[in-house]
Amino acid sequence: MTTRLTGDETALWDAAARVLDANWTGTGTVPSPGLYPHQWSWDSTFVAMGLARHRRDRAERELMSLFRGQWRDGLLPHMVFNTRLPRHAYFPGPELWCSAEQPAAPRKVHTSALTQPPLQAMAVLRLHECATPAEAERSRAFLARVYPRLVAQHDYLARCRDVDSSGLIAICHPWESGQDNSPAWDRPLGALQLPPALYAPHRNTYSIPTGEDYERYVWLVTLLREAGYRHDYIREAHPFIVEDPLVNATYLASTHALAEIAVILGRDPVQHRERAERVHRAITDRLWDCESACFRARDLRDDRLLPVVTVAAFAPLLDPELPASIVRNLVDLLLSARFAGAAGYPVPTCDIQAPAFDRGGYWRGPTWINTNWLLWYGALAHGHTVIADLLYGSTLRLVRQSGFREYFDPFDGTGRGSHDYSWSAALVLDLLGARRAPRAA
Ligand code: 2M8
Repeated sequence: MTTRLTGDETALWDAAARVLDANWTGTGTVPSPGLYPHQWSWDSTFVAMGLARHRRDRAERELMSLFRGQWRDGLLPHMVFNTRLPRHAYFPGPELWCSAEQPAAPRKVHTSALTQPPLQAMAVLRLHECATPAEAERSRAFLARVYPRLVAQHDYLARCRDVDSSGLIAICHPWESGQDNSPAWDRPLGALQLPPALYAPHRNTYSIPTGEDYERYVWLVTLLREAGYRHDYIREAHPFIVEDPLVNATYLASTHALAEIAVILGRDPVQHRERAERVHRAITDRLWDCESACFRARDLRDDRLLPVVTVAAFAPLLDPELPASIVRNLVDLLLSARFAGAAGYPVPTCDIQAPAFDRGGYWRGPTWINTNWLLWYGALAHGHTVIADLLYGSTLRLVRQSGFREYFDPFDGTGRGSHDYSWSAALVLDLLGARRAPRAA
């Protein structure tokens, strides 16, 4: 059964669709044409979720364009470069990564050598769930085409990023978390011993990190590149290696999705189910802090939980088997004055009461549409409709008030960062579409 959108919602739908149309390059969608002119992995994947309800053909092309960048070892890079753009269009461009010199990297495209939260299997399954009966055959063919690539991606993560053999995957750079400048990374980044003279060009926007933060990011990439992006180097020597709750919660949700895709295709889902079971156990064993009753990231270099509580703490709601007592703790924390309770436009990216909280700082306080969407999705799965409705309503309020901005002030909803940002538009399509056709919510 479907319900109609209201006039206001139809206008919002059309505006969101226009943003995605404008940011479509012919093969994929850029996050924002000015600031981010290449293809990013989790951006494109959120875009595919929204396109699933608008232009399924483009959603498929979006994902295939992303997988063009997949390395032979299974790594799905966080960036696929458009080499037709001038060199100065975005820093760091292909010259920092030198992917062409890596035997495992694809020959025809330039990519980064990091990854991002692995949401792709979730998006592929959602695309299938949104198919109409007339699209069923085509949808199944797409599943069959993309399934081996998803399996390779997940095998890479399990083989190369399960650094402590716990079942969890580790990130080797803040960019891999997608939450670049999160205060959660302050401690491991602060512990880096930087060489005295480093070059990081000034980035001509006030809204993203510059200066020393950026030098640390670039230096971490340089270390990885000089080690040939070797897995044993990442495991044993690289100075930034962290298990993040958001990255692992998306990995778990996608592993469940992969098992479902396997069943639809008549393949054996057992390896995916077993992996999901390990990740489920490890998230609580390794990232749940009983004392503070919340999830925090673990630094594998000193095996300690990182101190700052961020929006990533709620991402394990994506685990369908998260124990009810933990779900209750998370809901209490979410509604407390540390997060939604004191923010007019939840959910802030950082605990409002933490010294590092910064209402305008990139990933250090503002509300982002993609993290709201992930929590909305998780809350729905646990039957927490009050939380899901809160997130649904406040997210739509943000874009109605300020447009499809990159991120928003959590207190007054002021838009910040780039305009016409793709995932803000795409996920609004998904939210509106889920109300209209609840079977794929
Ligand atoms: C931001 O990350 C890039 C580096 O990958 C940057 O700071 O230039 C983050 O918000 C990240 O999550 C996002 O995928 C990317 C593109 O929107 O921008």
